[in-house]
Amino acid sequence: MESNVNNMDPISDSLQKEIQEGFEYENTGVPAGDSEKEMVAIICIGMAGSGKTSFLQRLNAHLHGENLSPYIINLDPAVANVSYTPNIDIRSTVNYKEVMKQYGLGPNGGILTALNLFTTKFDQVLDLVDKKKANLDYLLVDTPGQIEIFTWSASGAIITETLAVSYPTVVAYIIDTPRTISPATFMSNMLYACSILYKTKLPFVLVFNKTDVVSHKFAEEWMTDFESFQEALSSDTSYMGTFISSMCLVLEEFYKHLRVVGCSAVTGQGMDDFFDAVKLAVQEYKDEYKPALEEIIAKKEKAELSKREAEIARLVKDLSMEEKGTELPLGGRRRDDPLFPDPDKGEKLPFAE
Ligand SMILES: Nc1nc2c(ncn2[C@@H]2O[C@H](COP(=O)(O)OP(=O)(O)O)[C@@H](O)[C@H]2O)c(=O)[nH]1
Ligand SMILES: [Mg+2]
Repeated sequence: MESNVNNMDPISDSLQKEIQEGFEYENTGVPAGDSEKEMVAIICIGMAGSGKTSFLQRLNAHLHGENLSPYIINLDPAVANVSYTPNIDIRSTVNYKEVMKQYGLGPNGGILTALNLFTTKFDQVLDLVDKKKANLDYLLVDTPGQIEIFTWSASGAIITETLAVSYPTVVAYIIDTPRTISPATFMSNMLYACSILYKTKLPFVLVFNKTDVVSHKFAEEWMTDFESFQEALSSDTSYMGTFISSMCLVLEEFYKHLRVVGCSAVTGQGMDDFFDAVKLAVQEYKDEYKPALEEIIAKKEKAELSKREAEIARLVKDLSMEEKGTELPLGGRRRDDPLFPDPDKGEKLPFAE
């Protein structure tokens, strides 16, 4: 689909048109459901090459195999091929290469701007999802290859928050297991995951992907047994080793809030474990995230109400002051004012003939 980037807004026209026409692909695989389902949103986040897109494809295949209905949104404008068919694809509404040309940007700036443009219309995208949600089990969201484009951008935050206020939402943090076997890379990946957890405050599932290449048992051990991580670190006697070992203590608290699963997007192993973890995460969303969110909304509404009450009180006070004062409401007339004589009494203006 062509996107028109020569207009002021490179996506609005095409997206508008597609929304009117229904720009979803045909194979949504959404069967007509008898009862309303509770749709759960899963946002896949992870470093470039960790396997987000492959994992999403595997989730899609697994869900179809279980007779469940996923709905997929691809938010990566730069991906060349995706192995699943997205229901909504950022690439069909905004062409990041054209955005690069038009705004004079490099690849990362182009991807970020494309995502920003798409985000301005995200409410319309959600309207589409909302219409279908009664027949959907999962909303799967694929994010741009470079992690920070989604996790450290305003648009990423807007999309995440918009989803989280509307549906039970879970973050699946995908990790490239074979590339985290060294304690230092493991620790930096965990710190990054930790920063995202604290930023989104959403329930988290850590997905150690590519377990067909390397088992994730070492990671599970490091996360549950402090001694074993220290042992792995013992070969590193540099100052980094000491730093990492103290960081490890800090992360102990973080690990308690996580669910860890090992998966392979290639072989499909670990899928049941993943969905079990998602179920627990959804429970956490309902028990913790949702009440906290409702509290924030209630506080905002209360603040708004008291602001309005204060305004009304001020208005009432102003009105009563006017009544007591010498000024009369519009159209009124002061009897003793020579500029407003009473013609019934034969009074005339002082300067009248
Ligand atoms: N062996 C193996 N390779 C994988 C797995 N998942 C993804 N890959 C490979 O990792 C590379 C990056 O995957 P991709 O899904 O594009 O990563 P993304 O950038 O996070 O979306 C590709 O070459 C995939 O074939 C897996 O479970 N096992
Ligand atoms: Mg990808």
